[in-house]
Amino acid sequence: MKKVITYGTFDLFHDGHYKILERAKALGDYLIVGVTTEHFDRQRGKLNQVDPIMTRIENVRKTGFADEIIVEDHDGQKIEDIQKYGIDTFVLGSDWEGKFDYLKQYCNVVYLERTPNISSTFLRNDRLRMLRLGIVGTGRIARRFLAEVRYVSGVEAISAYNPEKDSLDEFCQTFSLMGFGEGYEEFLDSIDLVYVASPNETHADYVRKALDAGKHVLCEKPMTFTYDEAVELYDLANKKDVVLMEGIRAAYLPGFQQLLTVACDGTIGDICDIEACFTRIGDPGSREMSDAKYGGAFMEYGSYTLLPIFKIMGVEYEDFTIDSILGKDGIDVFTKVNFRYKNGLATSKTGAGVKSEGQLVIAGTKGYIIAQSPWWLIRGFDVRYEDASKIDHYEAGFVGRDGFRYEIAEFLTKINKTGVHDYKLTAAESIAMAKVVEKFMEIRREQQRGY
Ligand code: C2G
Repeated sequence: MKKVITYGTFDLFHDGHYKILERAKALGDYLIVGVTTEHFDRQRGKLNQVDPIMTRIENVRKTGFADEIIVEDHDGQKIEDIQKYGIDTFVLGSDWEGKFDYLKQYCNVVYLERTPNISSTFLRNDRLRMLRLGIVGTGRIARRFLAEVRYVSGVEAISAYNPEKDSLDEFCQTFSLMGFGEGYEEFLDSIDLVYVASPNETHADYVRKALDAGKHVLCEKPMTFTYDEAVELYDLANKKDVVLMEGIRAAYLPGFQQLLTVACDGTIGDICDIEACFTRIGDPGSREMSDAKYGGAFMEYGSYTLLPIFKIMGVEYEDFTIDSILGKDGIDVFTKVNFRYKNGLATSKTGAGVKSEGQLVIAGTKGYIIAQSPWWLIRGFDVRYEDASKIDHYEAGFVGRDGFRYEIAEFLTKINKTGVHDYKLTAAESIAMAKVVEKFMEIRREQQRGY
């Protein structure tokens, strides 16, 4: 008898799940399905699971393909199961291609093509259903984002849009997505929510059209270049009753929430100053290092440095000034923005092609918080005092390499209205950032004229 095993969360059961069980069963005579526990999913960094384990097991059982259902609750169990049950073939979807090759020493390992377009008719019709995601842009950031989508329950990447056909085709093949090289409206028809990761200058138009079509939108920063446009887009989202979120990843990381708590709970006394610095010496040909109109230090990294300032000091500053040093192509290689508040000061420092200490320092009347580079991917921070021997260290790690899954999970939480979560990055904060971007662009244009 040929025994096959496969594993999964099987949350919000859909036809992608059904089809993989069907094909797995066809590979042998006896199919064992391992269903993950909530605890194990949390441990492996899968966020946002909806259905309880009994429901998920019941959904697998109802397909009729599983001869036996087991529970997966720890790392290393796959090897144990393969030996325990005398498994011939281990099966998983192609989104895991390569990841379980280490099991080849125990049995056959087969990755079956994942179902690219889970049909909406199969999906449950209640409020919490599997949501279909589309991606605009197929560059570096879209790739990193997609690699994390599978770690968030309740959402499936379905399609991608990019007028540049070669990039689109390669991307869609890699991730088993439907590709749209034209017909943005058709692309929008295929999905419930969209992630906009196209070049900066195209963000606002894609966002506007998606909102108009009633889609939820997560947009890479900077979403717009002007205050008015940011206000208009958030108004439109309100009118259409959909979620609009700016993708400033740092805002959604668990460690950043902890830092805000410590900053605001009196541990360091009254806050007097914030200094947030983000610099990178990148590839000279990259957009951030060469695009004098829409790239440069502040456009690329300013959203990160403004984030802790607006979160902690608020958006009601009295005034701000901007100073930049321009490089040979007219991009800003270094930009400082200084804010004056009624009772405090704050500085944002960004560099492209300049290196400085990329730290976040929050100074208070009792002590200060210091988060070292890369604080925008925060995994811990210190609180230090006048007495230099006293240091309180806070650990607040996250799972995964670049934190996208926390942003995606927040996006879904908002869409499903399962929490009052707007506080992580509010529309008002995002709009306030657009105002600084607008002023920055005005000043840089002036500077470039005299250049
Ligand atoms: N799947 C698929 N097509 C989809 C979505 C999912 O073929 N459109 C497959 C996945 O590749 C996986 C199975 O369905 O093989 C279950 O998917 P999930 O419930 O998302 O579980 P997953 O997180 O992939 O867990 O130990 C657990 C396993 O490692 C896999």
